[in-house]
Amino acid sequence: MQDRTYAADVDAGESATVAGWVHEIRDLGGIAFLILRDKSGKLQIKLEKDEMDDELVETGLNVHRESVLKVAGDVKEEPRAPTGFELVPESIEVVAEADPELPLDPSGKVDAELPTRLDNRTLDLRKPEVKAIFEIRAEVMRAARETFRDLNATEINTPKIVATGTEGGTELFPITYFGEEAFMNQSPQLFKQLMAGSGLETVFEIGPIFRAEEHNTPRHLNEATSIDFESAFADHHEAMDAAEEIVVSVYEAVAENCAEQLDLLGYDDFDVPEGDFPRLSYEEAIERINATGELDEQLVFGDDLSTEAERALGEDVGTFYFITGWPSEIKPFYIKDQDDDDSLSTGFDMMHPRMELVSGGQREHRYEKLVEGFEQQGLDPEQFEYYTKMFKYGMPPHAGWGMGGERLVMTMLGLENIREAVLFPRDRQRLSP
Ligand code: ATP
Ligand code: AMO
Repeated sequence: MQDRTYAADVDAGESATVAGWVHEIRDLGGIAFLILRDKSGKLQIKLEKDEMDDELVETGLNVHRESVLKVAGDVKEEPRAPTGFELVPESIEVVAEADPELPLDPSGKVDAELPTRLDNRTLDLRKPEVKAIFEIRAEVMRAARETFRDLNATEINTPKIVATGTEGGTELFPITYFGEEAFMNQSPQLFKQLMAGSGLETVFEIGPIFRAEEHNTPRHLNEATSIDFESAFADHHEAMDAAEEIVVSVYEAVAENCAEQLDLLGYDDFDVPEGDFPRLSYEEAIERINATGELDEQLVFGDDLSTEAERALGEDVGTFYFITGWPSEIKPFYIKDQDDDDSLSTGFDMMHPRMELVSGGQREHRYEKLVEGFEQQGLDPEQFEYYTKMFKYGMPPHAGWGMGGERLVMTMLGLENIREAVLFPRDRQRLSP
């Protein structure tokens, strides 16, 4: 709309055409107000029954909330109006009517349960505080891309329909691909490694991952957004530095560019992490967890960390931190063992005090060792020949990681449920919208 002014940009003494949704109708008798809402904010439209054209007043008073109007008129300063300005209309066009019965109330006066909100995301995202989450999410992705550029990484896109799984066989979604068995990809892992060995050397991808997770939890999705990084000639220490840089830079960008959104979400104070996240070895981590006394059973070497264990350690550490040197046997075949101790891997996780955000490591780049690893994990190396064969033609050492995009936003904003950070979440009960 060419001649449109946003509600937040109107100025007293000027004429303006605004367009948006009827947020509220306040009929006080001789005078009535329509509060119009658009992307930028709200604007009061004044209807004076005795002073204005009857048809104009009637058009304004007959609309239902959430109808779309285009209103042209003069802007006046009005201290009693919510934004300090009001528009005195010369014309009101009803662009799209809304039913009087709404499935949820975008003015926020009536609370709606999450399923109702997810079923009606269009209306839900008319609430400024819900819209704010997705504006912040967009800023997170924008800032991540910018930092990846600083890291000299090239953005790639890899296939989501694949012939084999990589992150453990139980969590695959099978599909039929022209009569052949295929799967939705669980992660760009193998493809990003193939690109670390290509002329691109350092790559990143922000894209969907698909996991047939068993559990319906507040922090798992069946379709999630993974922020993936992979770099040739890097080791796991450098990969951790890069993950830390991304996290710090996206927090900085949100603090700098999303003040309004943070305010809407009730943040008086938004802490940007300083970096230098503590790097605990796996062994230190389990000792600290055991020392909290929070678990019924003591952890021993080789145990994975349960949700309770992660929570106990998160509370104990209180900041972002890494767990390094995981036992080789609980890390995937593509993670390289430590040079001086093959019971320990170069695999690491980056943790937010509430949950795991990132997994990564240095990769096994030696062909024979890699093929051995497949066999040890019960995978058929022949099925992965498209991948393993490239390790015969000059595959440099490389390292990388995957970061859960929704978990990053969820933990940043203190959201209780990961579904709050996705427009149209996929979970065990939800396949549409
Ligand atoms: P009536 O007497 O039939 O209610 P009126 O035209 O006399 O109509 P006012 O007495 O001017 O109405 O205002 C009614 C209410 O609306 C008052 O509480 C007043 O503070 C408020 N009000 C009036 N003008 C504005 C405005 N431009 N913005 C916000 N509130 C206003
Ligand atoms: P991993 O399986 O640990 O590692 O996944 C990396 C990160 O992705 C996020 N994540 C999820 N978020 C929401 N719902 C899910 N179901 C889900 N699954 C994973 C988490 C997790 O830390 N290829 C390796 C990464 C690598 O080594 O580069 C991988 O996929 O935040």
